[in-house]
Amino acid sequence: MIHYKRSVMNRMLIAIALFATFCLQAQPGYQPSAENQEAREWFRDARFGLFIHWGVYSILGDGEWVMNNQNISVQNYEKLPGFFNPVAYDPEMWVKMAKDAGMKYITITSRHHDGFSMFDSDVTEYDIVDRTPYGKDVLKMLADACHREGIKLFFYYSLLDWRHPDYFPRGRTGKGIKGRPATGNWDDYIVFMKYQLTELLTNYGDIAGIWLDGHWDQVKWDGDKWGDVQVDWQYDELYPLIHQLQPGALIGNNHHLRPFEGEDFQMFERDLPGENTTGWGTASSDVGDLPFEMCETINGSWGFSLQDDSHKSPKKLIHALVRAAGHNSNLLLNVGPMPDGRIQPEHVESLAEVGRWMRKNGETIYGTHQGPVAPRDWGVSTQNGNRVFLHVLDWHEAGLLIQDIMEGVTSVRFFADGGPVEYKQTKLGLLLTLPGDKMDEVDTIIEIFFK
Ligand code: FHN
Repeated sequence: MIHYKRSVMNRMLIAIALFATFCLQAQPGYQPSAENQEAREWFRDARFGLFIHWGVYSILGDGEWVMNNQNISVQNYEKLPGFFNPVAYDPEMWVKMAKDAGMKYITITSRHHDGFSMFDSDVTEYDIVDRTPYGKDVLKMLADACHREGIKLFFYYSLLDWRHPDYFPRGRTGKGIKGRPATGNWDDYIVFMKYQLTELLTNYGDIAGIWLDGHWDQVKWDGDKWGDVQVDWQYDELYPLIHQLQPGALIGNNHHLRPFEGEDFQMFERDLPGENTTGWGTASSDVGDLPFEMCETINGSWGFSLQDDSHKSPKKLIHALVRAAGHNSNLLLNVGPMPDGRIQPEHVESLAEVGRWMRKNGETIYGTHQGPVAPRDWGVSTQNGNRVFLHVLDWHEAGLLIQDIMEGVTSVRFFADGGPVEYKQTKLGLLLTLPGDKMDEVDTIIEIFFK
């Protein structure tokens, strides 16, 4: 079962965390610091990041929810770390792959719902250094590679834990997992998370943000909407602690609700802001005004899934990125590395293809915001200054009427070759002539200049 390390370091961390908590309770009303505002601006412009779901679950090749889905007892699941030996792990290669794909940041799971820490934690032995034959802190290695290459690093951190005895009351998930005691102390669990977040924000250099997940485990689902939370997550202490340790670190929480005070960006899972095709996502009325980030998988799984061959084509991935930008949102695109540390070759290839596209067209994505043409089935628009980029993703007729543009156009051209686009300002909008031979199979980008 669980053994805490009672080291001097541990006691020091406890003291730091409790002192910080004591001080921070006296800070009502969150005002983002200048550093934080600057980080938000950077984030808004970055537009593209790599999500990495990696943990001991990857050994079973059945996704990161395998403990819950196969009802694996705590005792049996605890055998997994003993097999985790990612000898082919090459953080430099991961970072290079992300960079070449045009990504500006990486968000990696430091601890997922299974409760296993992928970093060297002093407050539990259930971590990669203490329990695996590999014995190295993979997050430290990745952080060093990111810092060397100028890629920012976020840590995903699960609030929910299927193993920790103090994660009590239990939430909606993990009910079939045997070996979870029937008691626990919630406050101790919160203190445990504070230690770990303190470690993550102290031992890994500059961290761009913390990506929280699992809030919903403690929320009742009323059939058509989220109900009450049965615990106090104590965000009023967790958030200030994070901001105090690293003022520039952005906080996002995947609770699918309107952002809470203290958060710095709003995330959307497998849905664009304002859409809720999953049914359990964020209601359109809950879309706020913080920077947005949408996350998506390359196949259908977050953690490595051996049998999941539903890999999206590079074209589909590019469309996801373009549509996200056209909704003012970043795209955080996921890979689930294999247990030996390699990323599935299909995903490496697709990312390389997306990167080739970004090298040519990144100007129409990075640093842009949603343009004046509202997202449609056929495409979206992005904008930078007086230039609007119309991304025509799915249109097969010679004329395209843009009803959102009624005036102010000075010229229109194809972004790919700079060739002119024939256009006419009509009473109904801007009418573009799009000859078939000028259309790009992936994305025909039309650049519209305004006065
Ligand atoms: O349960 C997790 C899931 O495993 C994965 O981490 C995704 C990523 O957005 N978030 C949760 C589901 O909402």
